[in-house]
Parts: sequence; C-alpha cells; structure tokens
Amino acid sequence: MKGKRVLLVNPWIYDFAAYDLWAKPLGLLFLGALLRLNGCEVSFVDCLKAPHEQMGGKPPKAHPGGHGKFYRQIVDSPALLKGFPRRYGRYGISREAFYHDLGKIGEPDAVLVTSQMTYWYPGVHEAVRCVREAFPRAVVLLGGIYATLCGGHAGKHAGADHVLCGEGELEALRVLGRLWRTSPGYCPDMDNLDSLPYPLFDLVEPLRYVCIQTSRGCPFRCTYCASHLLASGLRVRDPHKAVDEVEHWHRRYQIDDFALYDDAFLFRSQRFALPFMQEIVQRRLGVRFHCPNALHARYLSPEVASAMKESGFATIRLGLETSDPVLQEKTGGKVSNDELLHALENLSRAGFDPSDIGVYILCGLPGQHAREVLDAVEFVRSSGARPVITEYSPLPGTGMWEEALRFSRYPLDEDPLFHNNTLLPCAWEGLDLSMYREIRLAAGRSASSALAAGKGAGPE
Ligand code: B12
Repeated sequence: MKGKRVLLVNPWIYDFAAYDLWAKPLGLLFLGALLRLNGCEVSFVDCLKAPHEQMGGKPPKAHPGGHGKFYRQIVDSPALLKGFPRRYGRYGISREAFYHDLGKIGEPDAVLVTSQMTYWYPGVHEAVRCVREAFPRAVVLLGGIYATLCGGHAGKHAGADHVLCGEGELEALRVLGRLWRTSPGYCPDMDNLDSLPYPLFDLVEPLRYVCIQTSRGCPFRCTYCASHLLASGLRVRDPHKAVDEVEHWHRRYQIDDFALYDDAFLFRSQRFALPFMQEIVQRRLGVRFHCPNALHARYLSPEVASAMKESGFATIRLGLETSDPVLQEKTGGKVSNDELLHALENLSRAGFDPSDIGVYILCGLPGQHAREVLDAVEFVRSSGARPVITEYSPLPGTGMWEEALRFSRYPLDEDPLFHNNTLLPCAWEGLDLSMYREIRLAAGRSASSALAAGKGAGPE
C-alpha cells in the first residue's frame, strides 16, 4: 500500500439542530491511522471544521474544554419532512470551502467517507457526489453508522463504489488490498484493541480535544440501542496503554480535554476504569475527561467516584432513560432507581456537585406516556441532579424497532430521515409534541441554553 494516496472525508450534517458535543469522526481517524501505518499518504477534509479560513463572518462559538457550535446555513427541509415546524439546517463549511480543501490535496487513489447518525445521510450523499466530481478516478468507500444500520439504503442511494458494514479496519484493508493487488504489511488483531494505532487526531484542525475509546462493544442489550450491531463483543484495552495514549496527546499536542466514547467505561471497573484512573493520577497529567455518552450508574461505587474526582472527570452524564421499573426491565435492565441514587450519593461524597451531573431521560419511546417522562424528570430533580431529555431515535435491527414501526406515524422503514429524534417519531396521543414541550420546560433550562451557559448538557 506504500505510496497510495488516501483521503478521509467527514461529511456535513443535515438536521433540525446539531451541536459539537465533543463530536469527531473517531472511526474514520482510526482507519486513517491504519492506512498510514501501511504506508499510505493520508489526508483529511472535515466538512464540520470550524473555524475555516475560507468562511466569512464570525466563526462559530467554541467553549473552553471542547464543545461548540458548527457553521450553519438554513436550507429547505427535504420533501419527506415538509410540514414539520422546525427550521432545517446544513451544518458545516460551504461547498466552496470544501472544494477549496479538496483542491489543496490533489487526486487521491481512494476516498473513505464516514457516516454518523442514520438521518444525516443527505450530507453523506452530498459529500460523495462532490468527491466524485472533483476526483472522478478515485475509488470511494463508505462506512460508519448509517452505512452499517441502513446498508440497503446506502448501497442504493449513496453513490459510493463500496459500502462497508460494521467495524471498518479489516474490511477497508481487505477491499483496498484487493483493488491495489497488494496485501497490507500490518493487520491489527481486532480482539486486541491495543494493536490499533492511535487515531489520526494530528490531522484535525484546530485540535482542541481528543476522543478516546478504551473499549469497544457493550455487555448490555438495551432495546433502544444499536451498539451491539455496530461492534460485537466487549473488548477492553490495557489500562496502562490507554493512559499512554492520553499522555501522548497531552504532551505532544498540549491536549487537556478528552471525551470518552465508550459504551461501557465503568463495566468491571477493577479491570479497567480503576487502574486507568489511578494511573492518570500517578502520572500527574492534570487532564479533564468528558462523558457526553452516558456512564453506567450501577458501577459507580464510592471507590470509582473518588477515582473519577481525583483523575479529572469534568463532565458527567449518567443514563437513567426511565424511572419506571417495569420499563427499565423491559428495555434491558441497565439500571434501577436505587442504583442511580447510590451513584449520585457516591459522586456527591467524592466532591462532585450533583447539579452539575446530567441524567439522561429518554422521551418518545413507542407507547410511552408523557406522565412517565415527567415522573422521571421529577425523580431526577428530587435527587439534586439535572434531568437531560434525549429524544428517542428508532433504529433498524434494535429490539424496539418492530414496536417503533407499529407506533410511529411515519413509515420508519421507508427512509432513514424518519429516524430523526427531533421529529419525535413515535409521538402519539399519550405524548404529543405539545406535551413534549411541557416536558422540556419541566426539565428546566433547555439543553441548548445550558450549553450556551457553558455547563454542558445533552446533545441537541
Ligand atoms: C460517541 C457517540 C455520540 C457523541 C458524538 C458522536 C459523533 N462523532 O458525532 C454524542 C454524545 C455527541 C452523541 C450524540 C447523539 N447520539 Co450518539 N453515539 C455515540 C456512540 C456511543 C459512539 C460512536 C463512535 O464514534 N464510535 C466509535 C468509532 C470508532 O466507531 P464508528 O464511528 O462506528 O466507526 C467504525 C465503523 O463505523 C467503521 N467506519 C466508520 N467510518 C467509516 C468509513 C469507511 C470508509 C469504512 C470502510 C468504515 C467506517 O469503522 C470504524 C472503526 O471500526 C454511538 C454508539 C456506538 N456504540 O457506536 C452512539 C450513536 C451513534 N448515537 C446515537 C444517538 C441516538 C445519538 C443522539 C440522537 C442521542 C439523543 N437522543 O440525543 C445524539 C445526536 C447528536 C446530534 N444530533 O448532534 C445512535 C444513532 C442514532 C442514529 N439514528 O443514527 C447511536 C448508534 C447509539 C444508539 N442509540 O444506538 N453520540
């Protein structure tokens, strides 16, 4: 693969709202690192880059510590979503700025396009079209979450030469190796995550934070979540090697803020989280950790809570989803109300201010009543923590999908645009859009105003 030129592309987002909550295309940057290790010359064009020198006006606001806004242009919403009373936006740089960036790198042999939320596919298709126009001879590979969960749709409509499903490391090497009639010099062992090179954050500009993955997969099977479809089996890194990576970004790139992308960071904490945090303290790195993706309250023992405090955990989100014990059990039994209260007590004893801890509550599950969401809000409020409403996004292949299909007023299986959580796709007479607004009010300041105040909150 030596000498081959590879371009990584992170596409635009099309949505009613989007916010950079420590959001980087981590998977794509992993693939880039592996290809570079195999001798390829790798470049990266990020449609979500901000600030960008080709964009006029004021750059989007960024907060110290990482999160911030994207550039946004209001556009017509797609025909299928016409009538939904929210403005639709294209988040990221202009098309001209994108072509400008492509122009700087010259024709690659292969382009790897990633995809995140399934309903963001318009930006993915647009990126593929632009890349094809600019580089008609390059082979285009598409992977990521949309490509994995909606492979049929992506294969039919995205315009890529190859649509690859699931974890992409070995697949990308296989496809490119076959195309280029060569075998890669280095193949990672996907059962040993430490055999992966560090993701190519050195190509991200400006680099204000780094996303870290200390494990892949999740031991739970929550019926609303697609994690098990994206990465199978829980694999955990060696804690010392994960700290080596934190130290690498901190010392060589002066990075102080790290977002954890794990689905199960605290699971079996004796094996990973505790030694990881103890090592961070021992090396006196003075870094901060942010967990925009929720932590499991069940594993938040007093020992874990104080290690989190000492090792610099700054943004803590816990996943409750619902306070109804029956629904908790039915959706996967991830956590009980008592476990949440214990976790909050332990965090508070360790020195965290409970009002800084956001607790995610799912809103709009199929058949869910507004009352039940309000109960969860009340329960979290009375614990002293901050309720953060997250709207349910139905996903094909998950345990709840069939029920979502039955409940939704949209034909969910006809177009991934209908997975958009802002639509509240499974709203019904028991939880309609006006009740949803009441729920948001009850939950207090909206996620976006909390973010604007720099406190951090749920993803918008
Ligand atoms: C971290 C995370 C976030 C972060 C940001 C992620 C980002 N980069 O933008 C935050 C916390 C902000 C977030 C927010 C939300 N998220 Co989220 N998030 C995740 C999480 C946990 C990990 C994603 C990740 O980066 N994984 C790590 C990397 C290494 O994996 P990867 O990107 O998939 O890449 C691999 C493969 O896909 C592939 N690949 C990737 N690109 C390419 C390209 C090519 C060419 C090839 C060959 C392969 C390939 O290879 C990579 C390496 O193996 C996933 C769950 C999961 N386990 O994946 C949910 C997930 C993506 N989120 C989800 C949801 C629902 C949300 C929210 C809507 C939650 C809510 N209700 O508010 C919001 C929406 C955000 C918004 N509107 O701005 C859903 C997806 C929904 C959808 N319809 O697609 C998921 C799947 C969780 C779930 N419920 O099942 N999220």
